Amino acid sequence: MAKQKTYDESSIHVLEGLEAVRMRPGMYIGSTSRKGLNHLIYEIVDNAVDEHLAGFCTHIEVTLEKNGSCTVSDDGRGVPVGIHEKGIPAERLVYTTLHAGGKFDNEAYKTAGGLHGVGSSVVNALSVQMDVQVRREGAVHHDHFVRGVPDIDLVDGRLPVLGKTKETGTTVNFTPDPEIFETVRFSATEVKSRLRETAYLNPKLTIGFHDLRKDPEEHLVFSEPDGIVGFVRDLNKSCETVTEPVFLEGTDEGIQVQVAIQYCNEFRENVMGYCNNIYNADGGTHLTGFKTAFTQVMNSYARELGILKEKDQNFTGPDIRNGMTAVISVKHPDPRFEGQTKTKLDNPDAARATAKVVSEEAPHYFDRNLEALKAVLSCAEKSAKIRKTAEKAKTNLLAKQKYSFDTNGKLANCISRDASKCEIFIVEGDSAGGSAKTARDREYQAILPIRGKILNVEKASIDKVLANAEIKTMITAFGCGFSEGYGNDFDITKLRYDKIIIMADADVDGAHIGTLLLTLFYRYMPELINEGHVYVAMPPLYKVVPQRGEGEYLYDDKALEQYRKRHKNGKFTLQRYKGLGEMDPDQLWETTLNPETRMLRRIEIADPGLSSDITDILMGTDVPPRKAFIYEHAGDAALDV
Ligand code: 1YM
Repeated sequence: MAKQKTYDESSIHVLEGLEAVRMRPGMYIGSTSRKGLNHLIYEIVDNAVDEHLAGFCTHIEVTLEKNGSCTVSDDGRGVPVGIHEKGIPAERLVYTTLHAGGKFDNEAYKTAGGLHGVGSSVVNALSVQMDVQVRREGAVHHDHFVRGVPDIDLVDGRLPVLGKTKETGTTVNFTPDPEIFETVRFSATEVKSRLRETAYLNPKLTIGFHDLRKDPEEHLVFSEPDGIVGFVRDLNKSCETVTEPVFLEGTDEGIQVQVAIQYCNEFRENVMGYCNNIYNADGGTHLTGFKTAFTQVMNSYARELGILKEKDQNFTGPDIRNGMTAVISVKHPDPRFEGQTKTKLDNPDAARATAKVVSEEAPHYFDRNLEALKAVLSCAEKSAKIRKTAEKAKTNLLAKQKYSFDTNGKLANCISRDASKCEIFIVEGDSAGGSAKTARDREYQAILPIRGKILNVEKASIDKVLANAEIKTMITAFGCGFSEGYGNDFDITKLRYDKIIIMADADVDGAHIGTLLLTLFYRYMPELINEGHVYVAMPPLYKVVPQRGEGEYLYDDKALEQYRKRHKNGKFTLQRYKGLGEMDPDQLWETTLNPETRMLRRIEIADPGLSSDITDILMGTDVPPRKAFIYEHAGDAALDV
């Protein structure tokens, strides 16, 4: 009986824990958007990766099932099924209590369980159903949950057994809860990208992927025996490279450091940091250590070779990293993360370890590979030259900025100077701009009309970008400068508006203008997006007014189709908006400007490597990859709304 009592108490505790997750899902998985949804998969996969890191699992299989659920399977030891001291099978504790898996806590190289350190129980709480099968000790043990609560009976206190097996491993199937998530359709593109990344960081692991919703025949296998060297090679696959990938490795203060670097003929750097297999979007101490040491090593080579004369200043860090693609991966026994999203590594010893490994190992390599060394220094020289030109252009621009808050009279600014309340609408076309100026709330809403399509910054050099009138006007209006590869003058604290809202027609041209603007922000003012200041207005396509009752706005053809179905018998008038320019100021206010009634879509970066790749594919100079991407994703387009 005593056992029974413990079980009751712990199950009450369990429900409270799961309820907390369901009440505030964002706290546990970041968000309830598609990003949070995909995160469910990563949480489960991370447990299997932990099992790999512990030395017991070599293969993971991920399947997006036809019915919308996801299955993750591994060939590890299987989650323990023995009776825990609390009186229930350990597996059930793992899936029903927050922060179960205490055994992981002193495991040397835990993965920190994903972005927010949450695990299987969170995924369980946010799933309509979860099915767990554990192959262990000769049998297949079975458990099942509904919204986090077990719904099958234990047999003599143990998990029911489905049959015998010689294999070991864990298989988890779960269906995300539509009551929690804005969408319950996983993004195959994002999941694949994350799995590929996981394979790069774990050279001895293979990961299979199936998307049965689309093509049951297609089975992808991610496996990268070359590890992060393969990673940089692939990141650079569409660039003209000027060195082979360089691999540096070492251990210091118990921290294992791996670095892969390759240069290509492009004016930008791409340095990515990982700690215990987790991507650090905001970088951190490992990147600082790497950058400081590498800059120092290269500057002393430049002096040694006479590329920098006595009177010359050192190359700057960004000069040295011009054209660099690098992946820095550290394994830390006790990682600490800081920042709002906990994606910045904070341990000072990680900086020391990385710096030490780089300053010792880089000379070993470059002493023997002079061609590579010369290629790196030549990238730095080019950068320094352009930096000096850009600095001049920037000084001119900044000087102008001081005098022209009004941005050539194009900006209709708002009255308030309280940035936290102000919004700026970037409006396509002068006529829509005119209506918007009349319709807006002058106190808080500024309007900046732009004419036609802005320059595609992905295809233009920095001086062209800075010479472009529309772009200059935007930089001046936002007030926080811009950043590029040769120094960073961007200061988000100077931003004059809390929301930057792109307002373009709901047609192909409008979408193109939106994409061009997003490319500009993404490449030159990425903090605007990272900190959630960029939005796209969603003007409706139709207004329907029934003979009796309230009129309503419809945002796409699907909504119209549904409306038609619902109003088969009643008559209604249908108005189609061709463009923003056609709406009168009142309509524009109600549909697009009024914070009470409008719809905005916030832009967020789901996966940095992927976003950069896709921007390159969609906006860069190469046509064939763009075509291929469009063909592959044409089917997703309507669903991604
Ligand atoms: C498809 C998801 O979760 N695999 C998995 C999880 C565990 C183990 C093995 C495991 C860990 C340990 C010992 C240990 C987990 N165990 C626990 C806990 N795949 C998946 N594979 N034996 C097996 O850490 O000592 C939590 S996760 F807490 F029960 F040990």
